Amino acid sequence: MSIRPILIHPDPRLKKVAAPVAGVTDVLRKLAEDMLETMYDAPGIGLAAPQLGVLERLIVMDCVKDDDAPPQPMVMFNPEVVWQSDEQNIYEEGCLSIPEQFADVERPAEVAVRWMDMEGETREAEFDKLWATCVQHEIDHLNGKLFIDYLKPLRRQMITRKMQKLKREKARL
Ligand code: K1U
Ligand code: ZN
Repeated sequence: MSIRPILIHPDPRLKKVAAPVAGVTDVLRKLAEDMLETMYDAPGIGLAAPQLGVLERLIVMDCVKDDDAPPQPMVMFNPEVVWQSDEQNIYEEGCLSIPEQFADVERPAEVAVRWMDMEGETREAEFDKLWATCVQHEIDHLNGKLFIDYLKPLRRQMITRKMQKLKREKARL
């Protein structure tokens, strides 16, 4: 397994719609393992393939925050929301592609998601609390959408400018 570099906003690859995965291959399994290692190293609770510059519909998550609880890594190919609650939930979100920026985002409090697992089997489950927020955030990445796209234009512009400055500084090092 290896840790791969995470793209930082703004980057055109973070704005593209990712392509569905036809079937689970060894190359995709290795990508999923690398994504989990990259996510745990960051650290983060989720990661989508486009954040590594790979425009395929693959996400990983582990929203277990308690250090004493066993990890619960999840790998989802072609995830899709098949049901969402009317009830909404507001959570202060972050993004590994927009480091050190956080903002409240309102989303459905519960969702049912269908996906293909590492064995190529179709699975479906309901998610709530942080898991529901995270899976929606990650599916947004597959559709070229970032959490800052839910913010007012001025706030979004301010964050984008901060990220442009961060990238310039990093490039100078
Ligand atoms: O997709 C990403 O950029 C990962 C992102 C996922 C996410 C966070 C918060 C709400 C929705 C989705 C992150 O993991 S940001 C880092 C983070 O939230 C975190 C890091 C360490 C411990 C706990 C949380
Ligand atoms: Zn993100």
